[in-house]
Amino acid sequence: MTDLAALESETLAAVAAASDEAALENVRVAALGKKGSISALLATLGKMSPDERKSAGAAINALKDRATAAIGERRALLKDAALTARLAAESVDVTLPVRDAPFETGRIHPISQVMDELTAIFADMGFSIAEGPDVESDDYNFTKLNFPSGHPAREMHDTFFFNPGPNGERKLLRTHTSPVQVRTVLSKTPPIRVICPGRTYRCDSDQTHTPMFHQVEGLVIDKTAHLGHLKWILEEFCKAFFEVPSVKMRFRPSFFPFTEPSMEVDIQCRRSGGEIRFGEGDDWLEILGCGMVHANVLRNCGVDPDEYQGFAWGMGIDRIAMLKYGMPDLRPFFEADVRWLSHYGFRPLDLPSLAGGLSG
Ligand code: 2NM
Repeated sequence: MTDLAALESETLAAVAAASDEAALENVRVAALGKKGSISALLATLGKMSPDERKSAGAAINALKDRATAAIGERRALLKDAALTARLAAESVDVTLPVRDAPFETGRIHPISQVMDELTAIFADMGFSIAEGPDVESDDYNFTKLNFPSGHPAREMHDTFFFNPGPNGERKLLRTHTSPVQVRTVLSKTPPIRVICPGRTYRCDSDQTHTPMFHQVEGLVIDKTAHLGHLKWILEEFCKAFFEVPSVKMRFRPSFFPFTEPSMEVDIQCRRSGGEIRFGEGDDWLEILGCGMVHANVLRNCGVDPDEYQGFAWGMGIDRIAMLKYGMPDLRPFFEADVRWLSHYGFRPLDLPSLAGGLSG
């Protein structure tokens, strides 16, 4: 019987010492498992005389019951402690500030912002918006726009050409968005009022040029469309875009193959200490090119120049974005640096509108 008392205190001590459920399970197996110390004692009952078995059996079974009960209690305690520890470790401090949702931290790229601003302004004037493919045919990018083959203006565009296809046709990356106007005029009947914003490509790279840049071009075709309309549209656009009550504009004669006459347009500005302000001052800054659509272009696109006339203009989106938002360098536009974007970017839900303000 001293054996039993020793075994009991040893087992209960091991139970009390088990620091987690896995350790406790090892103690249980060591005592009550198939080859456990208490199970081994129970197995000796078979070889005893009935009298011996009666007293020893009661004592061993009582030991087994106490050990089982002790293990059960200890397991409940350890389970409780484990849950308490987990709740403490996984607790959430509800007094911390709420983490910003993606629409709070994300930023709209200035080019997307300016495209949305342009779209809002011209849509308000009754223009529709058209888009077209970046990969174009020579015909739509040049020939239909009155750039005859061999004409030096073609070379001036620094075109990216693809290798000729099976039929010998050489595709290119559009050098301006004018092929979208060609597609529009070919597929619609006048009157036409459309703007075409999008990516354009020229093999040119320095401090003020990137091989991919953005343009918006506008086109109006109607029976009596004239330069007075063009001037009004451009003035209204500049006032709305630069968010100033008035702006002087200067039209200088120029040359483009697709317009006759052609003009370059400067807007009034004041340059002071690296800063530039529009709608005041005595300086001029070139911002766009425009003109009356050449009769050859109208004819090439199926419009009779004796019945209809048109005007068109084009400007660089990247450039006007830099001017409006005071960005000194063009290259970070395309470097995808989130630090730059969080400084110069726009809040996603502040959509530009003429009613709510263009740039917040
Ligand atoms: C410019 C300047 C002047 C222009 C002309 C046309 C078209 F397709 F109607 F002939 N689209 N864009 C144009 C005219 C573009 O960008 C400086």
